[in-house]
Amino acid sequence: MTTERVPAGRIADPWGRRTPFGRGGSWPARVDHHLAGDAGSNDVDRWVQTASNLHSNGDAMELAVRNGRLVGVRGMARDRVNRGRLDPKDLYGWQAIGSPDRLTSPLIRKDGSLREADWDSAMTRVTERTHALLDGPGPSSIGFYTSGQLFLEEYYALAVLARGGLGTKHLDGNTRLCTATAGEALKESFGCDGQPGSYTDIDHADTIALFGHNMAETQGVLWSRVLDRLAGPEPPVLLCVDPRPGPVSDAATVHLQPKPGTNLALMNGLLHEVIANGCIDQSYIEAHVAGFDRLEQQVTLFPAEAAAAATGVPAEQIRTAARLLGQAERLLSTVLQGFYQSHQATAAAVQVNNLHLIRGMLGRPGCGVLQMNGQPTAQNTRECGADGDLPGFRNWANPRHVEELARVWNVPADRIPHDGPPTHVMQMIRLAEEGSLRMLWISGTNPAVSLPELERVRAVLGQERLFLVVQDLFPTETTELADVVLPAAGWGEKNGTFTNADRTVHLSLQAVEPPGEARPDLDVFLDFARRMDLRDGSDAPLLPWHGPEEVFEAWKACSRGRPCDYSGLSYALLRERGGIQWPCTSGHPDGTERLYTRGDFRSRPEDCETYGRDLLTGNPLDEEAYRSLNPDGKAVLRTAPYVPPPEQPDAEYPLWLITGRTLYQFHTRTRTGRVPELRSAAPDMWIELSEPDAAEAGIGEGDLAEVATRRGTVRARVRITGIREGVVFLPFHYGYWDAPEAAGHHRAANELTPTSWDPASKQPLFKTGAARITLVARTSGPASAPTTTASRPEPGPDAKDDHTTATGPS
Ligand SMILES: Nc1nc2c(c(=O)[nH]1)N[C@H]1C(S)=C(S)[C@@H](COP(=O)(O)OP(=O)(O)OC[C@H]3O[C@@H](n4cnc5c(=O)[nH]c(N)nc54)[C@H](O)[C@@H]3O)O[C@H]1N2
Ligand SMILES: Nc1nc2c(c(=O)[nH]1)N[C@H]1C(S)=C(S)[C@@H](COP(=O)(O)OP(=O)(O)OC[C@H]3O[C@@H](n4cnc5c(=O)[nH]c(N)nc54)[C@H](O)[C@@H]3O)O[C@H]1N2
Ligand SMILES: [Mo]
Repeated sequence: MTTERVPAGRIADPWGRRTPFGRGGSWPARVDHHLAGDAGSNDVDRWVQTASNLHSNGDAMELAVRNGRLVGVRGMARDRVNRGRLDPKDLYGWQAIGSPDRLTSPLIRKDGSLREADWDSAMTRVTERTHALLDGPGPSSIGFYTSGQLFLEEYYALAVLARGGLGTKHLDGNTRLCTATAGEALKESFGCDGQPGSYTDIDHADTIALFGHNMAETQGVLWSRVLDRLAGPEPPVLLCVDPRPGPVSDAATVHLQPKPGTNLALMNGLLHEVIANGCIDQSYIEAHVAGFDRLEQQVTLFPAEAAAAATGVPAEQIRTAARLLGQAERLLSTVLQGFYQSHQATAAAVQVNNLHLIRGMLGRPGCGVLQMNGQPTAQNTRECGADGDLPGFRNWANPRHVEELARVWNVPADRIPHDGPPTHVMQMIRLAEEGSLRMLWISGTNPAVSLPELERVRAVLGQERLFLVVQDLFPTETTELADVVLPAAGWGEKNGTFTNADRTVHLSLQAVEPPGEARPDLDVFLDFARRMDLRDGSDAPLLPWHGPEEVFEAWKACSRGRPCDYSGLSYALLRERGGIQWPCTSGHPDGTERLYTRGDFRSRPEDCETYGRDLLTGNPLDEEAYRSLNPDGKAVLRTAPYVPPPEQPDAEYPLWLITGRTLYQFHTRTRTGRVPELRSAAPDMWIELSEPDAAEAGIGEGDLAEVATRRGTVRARVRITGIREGVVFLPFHYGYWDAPEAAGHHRAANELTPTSWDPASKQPLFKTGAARITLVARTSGPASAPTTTASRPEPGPDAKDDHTTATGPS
């Protein structure tokens, strides 16, 4: 094991030094750490266990505490996920906690402005309004919109409170914007949510395919694992599917750059070639898979030439990629927002599952699908039923599942709303716009920057008739619109658990006191339940718990026997052993590395989490339809006809607009924007444009330009990159809290995105739309976009030596 001291150097060198290893070997440990100023390890009073919370990788780490304050972090070598490594956001991001502008007391709107108040007044305001609405229009006038960044215990308490207590079905998470498609794709193919694969599949794979996943920037430590395989003996070959070049495509053998929103056509083309080449596992299909004929028929329309015509990827490249996928003996695929934030998101994402199913590549080392998560605790939002689903991956359309849940909660089954599909957040915004939703309680998300079509979102959230409660760490663009603001304690300030993208559960412990009167979200939810006097069927308190560990024990009981079974876990075990993968039971006390190792899917009609949906229209299938698709509980090859994106470039808006991330910032930057190293690595909004498109518009590197769509406009400086011609990319991180000069609303990418979603998963389309760009003013010098990442200037990798710093000179 080696130890690496990492000062600001890791901004310029995001993945650190290589520790190569060969196929089937074990990933060497490398402990990364960063301590503030000139502090050394001897200056640390104690180290407190947690895992990173600025992505879904679940990198195990410890927080360094000195004199009651955080002074640094180090990775944990023992942990299966990261073997000690940390990425730049992990190394520097913790500093945001100590930021001087945290919310420290509740705020109540009075005469138009937010004023400081005590907790009792704020909670009284909330409960009075809740009572009035329950007595008037009833529970469906109340909605909750939560996060992928709280802890498991907090989501479970919220789900019990909303579904079993108040009886509203309007409860969703920002996971809707994030991993709703991951969940839906897993359910459609395997009958149930839950990643089949494991991060250790990277260690064994001979082929790794990344579908719309910029892993180098968004799961930096996982990417280090890939880089270490590439640097070792028997390296894997890589396939990258992304319209932008970047660190992933640099490392790839094949890079496909489809037109945005054409993923389904591309996947159909790849599957067509794989089947035509005879690269299928007939005996696996016969034993474990339903629907092969349907799939074969769907892809007949997509020989390589047809797929090329639809996607703009040359047919020869499609054939090459298909050979690579068809010849793999151990194939690992990952899928993320390039697929999930499009109009046929679920239909495209399930084709990756289909590829693995027809090739029999599941449940063995090196053979896995990671329908990735994004946020650190998104998996828990889904498991606990704080998004659209019922807790424990239970099927709302199966009366026996609802009854079972009612028994766990000791409430009458008819109190748990289950008369139709759960409400997704875009629907809640619509209900609030129409006036039937009268109270919305937002926790741990910043929709005034992260939802599409911001002008509309601001208007809806800012309405007088909507009572808006916002619970956050910081003042945000959303707290500004609130009637009541509740100051939350965050990561490092409270205890809880959370689960990463490969089902690894970590314990996260309190290291420091929250500032002022800030309280853990769990305390707030439990306080609300007590004040509302929510009771179960025996007239006992419905949420009788006093702290996170008691809630965790209750969750274990709720999850017992379900696919996400936590019953063998405990705080003590997680403290002692670090990350453990669910299901973890008395029969599998060490957790479970891979699911479906014997083709044993959780898809029997009695057991499955959903009866599925028509992937083209999104209409739910009923039990009968599901039984006819999948009578014996196999995996199902789901299909849908390809349709082109709803909004396409035309004469007025000739470019494709896509949006996404950079390595150095997290979402709306409430945290990373307050950290000096990260802030200066990517200080301001930019626009990525190809050289030919820039020439056409008369725009040069660094010039100020305006991007317009049918929804709005954004102004920023232009970075000329190797992005696919005809495509413009904007990072979505930059809102208004630190940019008063942009208060005219011309900065956030979501000013431009449409109110539109994938019919099956209801995930919004952040990556398809039509735009135009015009020059506003010439400026000198390059844009301040990072140069170590996909936003590096053209001509890209060969010019690396000229751009060794993270940001260009400004
Ligand atoms: N640094 C950093 N890391 C993060 C986060 C962060 O904010 N910052 N957020 C976390 C979260 S919540 C999430 S969800 C993940 C997201 O992680 P990713 O999905 O990797 O990130 P994105 O940048 O949103 O999108 C990935 C890529 O999709 C490509 N793309 C756009 N349109 C298309 C298309 O039509 N087809 C294909 N094939 N590709 C397309 C984009 O060019 C982009 O490079 O990252 C997590 N990690
Ligand atoms: N155009 C475009 N839009 C996108 C995307 C895109 O790629 N393009 N990606 C989408 C995706 S994948 C995601 S995940 C969303 C993210 O969108 P958001 O969830 O809106 O982004 P964040 O900035 O992470 O907001 C989280 C908020 O929770 C607060 N917070 C953090 N920890 C805690 C806690 O413990 N308790 C409480 N109460 N608050 C806490 C933070 O301060 C912050 O204000 O954006 C989506 N929007
Ligand atoms: Mo996300």
